[in-house]
Amino acid sequence: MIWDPKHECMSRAELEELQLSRLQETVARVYERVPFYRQAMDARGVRPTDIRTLADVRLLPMTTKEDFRKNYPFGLFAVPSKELVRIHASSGTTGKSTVVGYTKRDMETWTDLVARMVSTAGVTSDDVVQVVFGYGLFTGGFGLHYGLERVGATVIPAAAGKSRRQIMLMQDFGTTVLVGTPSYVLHLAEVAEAEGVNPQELPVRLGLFGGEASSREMLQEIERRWGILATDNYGLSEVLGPGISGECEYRDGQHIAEDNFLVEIIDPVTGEPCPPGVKGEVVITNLNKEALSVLRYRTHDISSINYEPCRCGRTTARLSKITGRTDDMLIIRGVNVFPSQVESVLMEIEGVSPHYQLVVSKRNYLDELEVRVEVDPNFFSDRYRCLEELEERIGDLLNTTLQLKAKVRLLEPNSIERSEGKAQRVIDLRNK
Ligand code: DLL
Repeated sequence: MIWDPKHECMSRAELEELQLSRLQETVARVYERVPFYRQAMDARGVRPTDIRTLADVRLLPMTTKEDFRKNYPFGLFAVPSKELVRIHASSGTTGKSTVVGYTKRDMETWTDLVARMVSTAGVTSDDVVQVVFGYGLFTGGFGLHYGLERVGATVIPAAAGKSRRQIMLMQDFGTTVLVGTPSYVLHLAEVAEAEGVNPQELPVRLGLFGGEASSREMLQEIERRWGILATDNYGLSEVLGPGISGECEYRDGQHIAEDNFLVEIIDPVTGEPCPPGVKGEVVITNLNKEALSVLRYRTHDISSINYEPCRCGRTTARLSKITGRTDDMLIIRGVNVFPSQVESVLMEIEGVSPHYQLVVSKRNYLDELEVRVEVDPNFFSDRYRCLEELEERIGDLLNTTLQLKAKVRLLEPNSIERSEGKAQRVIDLRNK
């Protein structure tokens, strides 16, 4: 079902007109209310009235995570804190976390955008939806929750964790949709199997995944294990949380809520715009928010944009699957590699499980990569020759497909710690 046909099926001319007027309002608003933006625009000699076309967005300053840190906690907000009805924050591995806030109107908008996104994925008022994202400062749990309620689905706010109980809830409440990170939902399949429950026999029919990068192959593995359809959904707290883009039933890119976000794809080094279809860094400007509107937020996420209307009837532009971030690219002896590329290779090999970690270290000033991957329990045996052969096969395939020389280490099933939220795939020991 198309939740908001007016905004999801607009002609490009109409949409761009709306985007421009919202961009002009947003820029005027932050210039007036947020000292950080006023200073950054003054430093570039740009006034709000200089924004006459959508392309003029390029005159505006960019915003980074560092700017959030420097203005911790509320320095980028455009309203007094009294007007906030919700605060979220990202955990932030280094330094202070990133704090974001919402007014009453922002909560309305967010709820509606998530309702739009879950409808795009195929959720209806007949569904029973188990949300296994963390509820708390992370935007995943609460973000999905209210939008799901708005479409009239029955929401089970199970939150992440207590995995055996999750399986019981699915059985007893008749869960039809799972919403969570791909790594955790994959883990739940293992937990079900260990309990003697075949995930394919549960009533779950659809999965909405997001919050972390995953390869297409990983989502396919989840589909196979659960016997469900998997859709990918993207968002980030600095801009909103979940609700920025999501896949429809054709799963040919994620529909962007373009009436709310102006998305640019830029070359991360030169800052020049990338043409449609060419991958670059996603940069997003808010068009319809009160408490916190970011101008040209550098997400570090890598994707490309497609402006062709989709077979589903929506005319909104689509983002290609986000398989990595500019800052999670590893450079191993000159070879650039994203964890998701290694994931794709591993998923093609029979005998290994989708649980893996990349350990980067330095020896004699040279970077070394060890790919640790668990052996599939059905394959695991003490026939060492067989395991050695498997290690060799994986090493060869990484070498031929990614030109990556890595040491492969097979691990026993269940030896890599399972995450309930975002999986940690890379352990970088180089500067320790
Ligand atoms: O992860 C918001 C979210 C929650 C989106 C639930 C979808 C579902 P943050 O914690 O701020 O917000 O993390 C944002 O996670 O910049 C990406 O690097 C990554 N990410 C989120 N969704 C996807 C996705 C939420 N579908 C950061 N594919 C982003 C790839 C994703 N990466």
